[in-house]
Amino acid sequence: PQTIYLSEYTVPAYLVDHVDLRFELFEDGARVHSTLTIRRNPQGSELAQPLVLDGDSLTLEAVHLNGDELAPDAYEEHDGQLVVANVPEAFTLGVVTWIEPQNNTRLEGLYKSSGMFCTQCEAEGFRCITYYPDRPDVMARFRTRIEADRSAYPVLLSNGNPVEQGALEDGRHFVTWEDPFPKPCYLFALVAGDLVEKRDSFTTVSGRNIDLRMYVEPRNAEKCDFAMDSLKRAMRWDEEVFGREYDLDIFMIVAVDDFNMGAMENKGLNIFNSSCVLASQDTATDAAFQRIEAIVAHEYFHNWSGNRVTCRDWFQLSLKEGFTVFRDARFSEDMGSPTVKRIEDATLLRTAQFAEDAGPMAHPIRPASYMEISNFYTLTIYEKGAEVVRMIYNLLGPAAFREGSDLYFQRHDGQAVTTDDFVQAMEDASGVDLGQFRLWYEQAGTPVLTVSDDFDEARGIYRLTVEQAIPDTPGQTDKKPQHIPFALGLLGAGGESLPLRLSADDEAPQTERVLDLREPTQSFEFHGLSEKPVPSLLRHFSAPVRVNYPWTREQLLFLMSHDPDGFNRWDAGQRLAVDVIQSLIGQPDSAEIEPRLVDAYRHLLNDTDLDQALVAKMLQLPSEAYLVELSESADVPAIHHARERVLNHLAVALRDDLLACYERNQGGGDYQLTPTAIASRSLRNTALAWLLHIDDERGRELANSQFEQADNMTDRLGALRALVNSGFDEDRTRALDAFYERFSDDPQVVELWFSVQASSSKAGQLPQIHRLLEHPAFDWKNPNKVRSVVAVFAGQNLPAFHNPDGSGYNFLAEQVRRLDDSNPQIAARLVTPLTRWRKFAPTYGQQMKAALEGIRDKQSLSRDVYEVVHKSLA
Ligand code: HT7
Ligand code: ZN
Repeated sequence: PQTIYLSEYTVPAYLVDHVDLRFELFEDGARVHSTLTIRRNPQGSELAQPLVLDGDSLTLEAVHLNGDELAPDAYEEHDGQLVVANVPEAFTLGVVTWIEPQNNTRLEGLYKSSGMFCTQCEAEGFRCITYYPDRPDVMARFRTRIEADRSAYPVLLSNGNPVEQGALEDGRHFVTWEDPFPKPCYLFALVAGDLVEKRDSFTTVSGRNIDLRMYVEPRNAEKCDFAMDSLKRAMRWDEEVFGREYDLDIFMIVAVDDFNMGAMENKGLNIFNSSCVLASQDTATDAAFQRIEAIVAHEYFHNWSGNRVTCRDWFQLSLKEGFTVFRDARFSEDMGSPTVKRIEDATLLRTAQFAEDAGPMAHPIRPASYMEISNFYTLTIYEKGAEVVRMIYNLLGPAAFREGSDLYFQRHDGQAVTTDDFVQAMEDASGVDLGQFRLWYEQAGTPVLTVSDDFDEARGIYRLTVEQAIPDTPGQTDKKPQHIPFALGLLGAGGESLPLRLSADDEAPQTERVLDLREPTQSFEFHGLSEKPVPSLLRHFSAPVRVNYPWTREQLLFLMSHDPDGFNRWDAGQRLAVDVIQSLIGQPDSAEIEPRLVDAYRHLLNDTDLDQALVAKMLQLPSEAYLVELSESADVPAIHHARERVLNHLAVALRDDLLACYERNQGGGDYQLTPTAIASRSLRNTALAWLLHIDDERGRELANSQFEQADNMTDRLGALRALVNSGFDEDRTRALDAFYERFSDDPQVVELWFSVQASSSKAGQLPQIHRLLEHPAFDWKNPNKVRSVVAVFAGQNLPAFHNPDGSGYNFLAEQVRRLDDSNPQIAARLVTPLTRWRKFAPTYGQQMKAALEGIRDKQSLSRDVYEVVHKSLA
């Protein structure tokens, strides 16, 4: 496959002003009539250029130029392109194509899901519908007429506002939609189905009334309220915090079961994976509710950051995704506990994005090249991209950042622009120099900060020296130092925050500062101190970097209970637990476990003064995936064993405290989604999990009764998970059967049922995984089902996946090969765990590599999988 380079970007030769689409939908296919109003791009070459349109899997039926049908020798159709050599300066081009949505298993373009027609056009799906210049810098106004059988497809939706509808012959009908805003074709959407409509409304800040509608299958009618309320919260928040008002008269959300990602921000018609929008107390966990709120907000926020101002090309993807993730993260912080949200984001980044940044697919947030753009919807583009925007936010301060954001939207409204245009607007509005900061967009890899310190007792000066190094990544070596905002505080022996005097005469010292790191090595002196302080570094995760500092366990214990920054309290606990677990890896079971760890966790378990949401987070031991990420040469069974030892040790020592914590958080009363109630459920389910981990009899009774009596999915699933991961085989089987029986007709809950088993080292060994794949509810065509078994097994059940006999790797390779033809996007994502083969001890790594080679050798590999596998083996 061909590599596409950012450096080769050229403006489009032709622009499309208007697109007129007519869809005739049938059971055996769809005919698409497209009429494009085209003109030569005045910014393009002076020389006449052929018109080149993109297409994929299309049957071309006719081409018209200015209304006249072209003879077949007037155009060429090859290599996924339609080329019309001789075209005037301005003209209309009519194209008729025949497509087969019912056979579209790739879920790109127009396809069928549970009997309804729907689309997914980002990034390059529109070319599977009709020939078109499928690139985001071609922005046009769309008018879309949909024709279909009225009884099977009473609801016909597209972008914008409905302008006409009526009856046709043979029981068919049509609706025409018009979108007044010019948009790239990746934002086009169509839905046709037998759906129920849920309506609500929102009055914007300027007093406009917006019609809000959700469309779902009838069985899901009762699962819409939470998403609708989330939408209204997001609309209000975007007005208040970013000054962004909604622009159309209607905003629609549709839920579909078969979807490659979470959701899609099509203009005025957001399409969601059912699992990211449908929820009820009985079927969705707290985590699912929070995810739904965040994703609904994310897609809505794209209306400005992505739709009104879009990307010039796909190298700029983080322009919309990084900025929008930053916006949705701040929204979630405002809706719940900001510290907990920050901890969750940092955990994802440190566990998975750092791994990506250190692996064979590492790329800057603005990549310089790609083979298949679908492979670049990554944690780097999204999450690291959001961290980069957050750093700009912190460097400018809230007021100047808002001015920068206003300027960006006003300056570029209706345009397709670059990440540099975004940074420029921020610079222009604030006067802050972001010159060196721009390297964050160009350089891949996670910067490593190595911090050392000394204390000059005689002069009362504490000196902190920070070295930054950015590791080599594929195609990039000898990187330049980046501008890193490094937030820190210093604590005195009594736990007090010390004044940070960067010079002896600093009259109004702060107790927290953000140091600007710009050099390979920098030293900072803090004056007027009477004792060597304990440093609290990279507070609230002020930059997406690794920090190495030789903390003693004493210091970490101290920070765990004294750091005023909640994030760093949590971080100190994680570092301590990592240190203890790492020290046990490869040691005999007789090796002593740090006794102070038990005291620290006991203190936490009984600390009812501290924010309980933070306590719940602090009680989670670092995951196996994070421990792997921190290893040089990971031996998963050894990591698993060491972590289990610590968990068992803590659970045994703290049994009574766990029971007390469980009792204290028994709940009662109505189910609420407040931060306090969520924290309480999290605490009781953690306590339960720990008790069942050591097969405690009282824990077993509690788990069984919680499972039977729970009035919500968080508690029911918490009990089920605890039982599944216990040694109580009969209880596990009984609970799993009862759960399935009760929820077998709810696909989202069945996905939970699959993933609880696939992630369990007790219930998810390979033979059991094979049984799940043969289960009647499993469906290879449904990405959620594939993810809930195959991806969960490979990504969350590390001891089973990394079975020393290599069977886990071969299993994954087999599933990738199987999916490669039917759904290459999903197949390519499934490869991820194998791409990390260099990270593992040789006996594992070599078998992972062999599994990758087995995928590489498959006949006719998709471009998606080809890119990931070949880059991983390079
Ligand atoms: N912007 C959306 C991206 C997306 C997507 C990309 C590739 C293949 C399928 C897809 N479905 C949605 C989602 C978002 O970030 O909001
Ligand atoms: Zn997005």
